[in-house]
Amino acid sequence: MSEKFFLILVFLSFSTAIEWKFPADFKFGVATAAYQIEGGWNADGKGTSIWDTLGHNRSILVKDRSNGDIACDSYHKWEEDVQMVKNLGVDTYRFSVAWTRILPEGYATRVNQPGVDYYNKLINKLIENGIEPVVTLYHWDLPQVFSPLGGWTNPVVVPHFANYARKAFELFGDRVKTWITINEPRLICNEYKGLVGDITEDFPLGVSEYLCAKNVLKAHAEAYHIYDKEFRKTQKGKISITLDMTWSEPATNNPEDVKAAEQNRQFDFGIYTNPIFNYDYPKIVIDRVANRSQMENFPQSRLPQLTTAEKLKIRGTYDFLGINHYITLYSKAANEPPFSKPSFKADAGGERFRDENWKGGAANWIKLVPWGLRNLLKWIKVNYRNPEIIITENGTADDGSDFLEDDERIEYYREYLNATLQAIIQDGVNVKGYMAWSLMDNYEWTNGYTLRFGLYHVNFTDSNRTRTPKKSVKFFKSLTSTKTIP
Ligand code: GBH
Repeated sequence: MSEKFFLILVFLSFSTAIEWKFPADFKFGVATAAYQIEGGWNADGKGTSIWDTLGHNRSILVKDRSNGDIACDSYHKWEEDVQMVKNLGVDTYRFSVAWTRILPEGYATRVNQPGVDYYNKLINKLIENGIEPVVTLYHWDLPQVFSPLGGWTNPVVVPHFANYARKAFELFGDRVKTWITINEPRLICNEYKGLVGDITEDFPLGVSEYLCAKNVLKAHAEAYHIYDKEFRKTQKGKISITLDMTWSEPATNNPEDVKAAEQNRQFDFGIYTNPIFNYDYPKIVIDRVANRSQMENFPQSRLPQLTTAEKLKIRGTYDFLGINHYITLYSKAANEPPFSKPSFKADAGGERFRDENWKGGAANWIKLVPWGLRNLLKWIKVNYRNPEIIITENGTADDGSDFLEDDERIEYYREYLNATLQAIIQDGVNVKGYMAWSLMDNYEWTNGYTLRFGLYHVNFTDSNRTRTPKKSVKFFKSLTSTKTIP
């Protein structure tokens, strides 16, 4: 028997033996965020966040002019939420702590006990029901006090975030064993410009995004080191960051397009992953911003460099990588954008687009491209030495019209779970968990209540905020009980 033939036989017998099943230690979960579900925006001494302010004073920026004052009213309905999580049979529940609920002034000068009680009750009830809490410290609800200072573009936020993180570890770390410092820095810095809603005509675009990124990285690293030095030994948990990771696929095999796609990845998330998983900003980011700055007559790069001490402090601040994945975009090489106005987008370059044939849902930015997730996972494995990965968000939206028959959501989950399984089994990527966004319909930021990401439907016109399981709940229960994709 030839060697080749023998190998094929071995492969065939293995491949039939391999079960298309998630590993026994793989954890399923569902995710939410404080401002999107809690309501109780000023209940029991909670302080004001930038999203409270946006919802009250600048709701013109929100599609349906709504706000999160009540949202899903989870501040009062948390026990029902826990039962819904339990009903799904998941291992984990990812939620976020509202900074101003426990530190109303934003500073660690005064703890608001009722806010602490709320999270204690929630955490204890989850554990009582065999559900592991996964806690995000910062899911965009910056204390309002920092907004006039420029929010995340001002380094003053860094020590205050660190103080808040320390408080959270002190208060909840005896029971919370998985921490996420900051959710989606790219959204914070590029879409919301570090502060939400206060953006005027002369806002320093092309400069502010980089200031913000640097401060977010430093804040994350501070929190990581505080956990490492002061809590890890006794609390024995894990801590990292969650990034939104769009997959950029080259439009063609042309080397110029391949380069454009890689450049887009480095500007989208490499700006965060490279300092954390390797060292310093990606070279392509450093070089391009320096060159374009020079062409624009700046005496120095618009990208503030990291000092050696900062680089060393940021490097290695991960115990896993949290990824929120929703979309794939094609990248194509394009002419160098004009040097008329400093711009992050121009720095990133390339032309990005979606394939018109991709199947879409109610959110026009989300299409069904499961192979993008698989490519992304492989890319992370190759570039960052196969780190542990937790998919902390993945999902799609409906517009509520056919609300309980959410077959499209089931298809989306089925396909993306299958891509995850391919990455684990066929590509050897170290994915340890998958969390669906979201447990229930909620306040979808500037899309208000017009997009629904929930496994459970929420009736926002009913003062009870009645929750009803959609068809996808059944799908998810079967997934968690069999560890196979239904
Ligand atoms: C995640 O961010 C967030 O972590 C989560 O809070 C959010 O609910 C979830 O995804 C779903 O969006 O309508 O064309 O103007 C993703 C950030 C913010 C990306 C809104 C798309 C709207 C694009 N998303 N943005 S558009």
